[in-house]
Amino acid sequence: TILEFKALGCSSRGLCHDIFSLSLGVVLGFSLRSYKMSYREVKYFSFPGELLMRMLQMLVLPLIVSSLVTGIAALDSKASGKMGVRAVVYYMSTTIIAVLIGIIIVVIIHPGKGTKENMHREGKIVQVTAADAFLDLIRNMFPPNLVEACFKQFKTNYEKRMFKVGIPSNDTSTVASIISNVSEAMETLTQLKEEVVPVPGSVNGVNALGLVVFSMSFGLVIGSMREQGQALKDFFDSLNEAIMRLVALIMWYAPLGILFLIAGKIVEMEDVGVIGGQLAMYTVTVIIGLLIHAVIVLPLLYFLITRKNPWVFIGGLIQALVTALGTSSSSATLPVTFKCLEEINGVDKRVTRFVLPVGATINMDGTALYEALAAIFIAQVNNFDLNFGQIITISITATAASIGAAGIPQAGLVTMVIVLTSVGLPTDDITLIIAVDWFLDRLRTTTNVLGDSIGAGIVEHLSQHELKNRDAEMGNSVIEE
Ligand code: DAS
Repeated sequence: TILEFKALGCSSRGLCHDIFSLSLGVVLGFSLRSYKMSYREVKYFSFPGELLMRMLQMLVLPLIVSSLVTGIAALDSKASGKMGVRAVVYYMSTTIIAVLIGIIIVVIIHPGKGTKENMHREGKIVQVTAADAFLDLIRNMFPPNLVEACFKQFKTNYEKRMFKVGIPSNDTSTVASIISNVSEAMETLTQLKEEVVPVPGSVNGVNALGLVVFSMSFGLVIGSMREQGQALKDFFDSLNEAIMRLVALIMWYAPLGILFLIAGKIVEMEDVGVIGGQLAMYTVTVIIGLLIHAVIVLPLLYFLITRKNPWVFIGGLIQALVTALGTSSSSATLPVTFKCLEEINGVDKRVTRFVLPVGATINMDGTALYEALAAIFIAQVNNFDLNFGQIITISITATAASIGAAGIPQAGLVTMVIVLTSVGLPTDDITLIIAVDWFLDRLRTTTNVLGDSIGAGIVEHLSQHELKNRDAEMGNSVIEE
């Protein structure tokens, strides 16, 4: 295995650079916490990390379009049909397994003690109905104007939004304190207003779900156009190649970016001390659930299907997993996931280009596990006994909500509104878990990226036959020419 690790090259760049920058970021962050930085200093300190996020996000949309169009056009409709079915079966089954793990683990550990009074509230959630969210999900699959959806900040269809309102100081003894509470809350509101709330399927304010649906249909069509579609195929092929070369350049900067992303977040996070017993137990429960899925279920599934060593495969993904941990965005990590799978793990490009953009948008095992677990935790702190039917409802809506969640930071928190509303739980109680969400989001994003990558490895293994046939056909056509 050591030789395999060496062969994969992950011992050269991925393991040392990214693990080193991650650990240095943690050390730097905690050592700087003692020197209380001002809001502005934190902003400047986090800038190198924000730069990496923006560079990766800049590539996500052209990467989704170019890889999906070339990936699907490179296959005949029969092969892409079969590969698509395998990918969807994998996505659904791993997401359902993740939801079940989340439900079982939160019921066994039971972190909610039925008293939410002593829990620290942070922020305020405005009611959004499950119907709104579901309709949005469907609506977002067909953006009215693709160009507009691509370049205009994608406006949510919700009338209301989820936002974190700074907690006024509660002291209402004097008129002055009331005025300062209100002005503080208004200031926070305006600060957050211009942020695009992650609506189902959107990535950096753009409707990725709509782009995925468009790119898949476009790829299928030009794939069926044969010679007539050749010019477009070549165009998107070279566009994809150009994007991947840009990713290679960005990867040289990534270790520095990861370092400041992690350190900046640690410097600005709330005092860990305020996290009460229930919230700490909840955090441990989520971590255990995600570990079971990421360290046991997914590697076991990979081994059972491909009979290959899953740890060698996962070793090649280190750079993508560290990037997911640093950015807490599976879409921003997508360019790195492509590189790790294609160049280190050697997965066929016709598979990665097809399954990765779809997976990064709709396959989120970590998020599904988290939303089911968090919904039941909120029921526990409300002394709300869920019956079997409600547990089933939570499983279904957590799966749907994870499909709708965008691959951007804290998207899973927004779509959790669907899960809570579906069983009549107070959505306002999401504010009980916001304090630890920035950390848990990183872990569930890493699980999401791992799930997408293992999926690519499994779909490639199951599609050997079609890929070989395609090679033979292409080979014959070259000989004929
Ligand atoms: N941060 C999301 C992602 O990028 C996951 C989530 O919010 O649940 O996958």
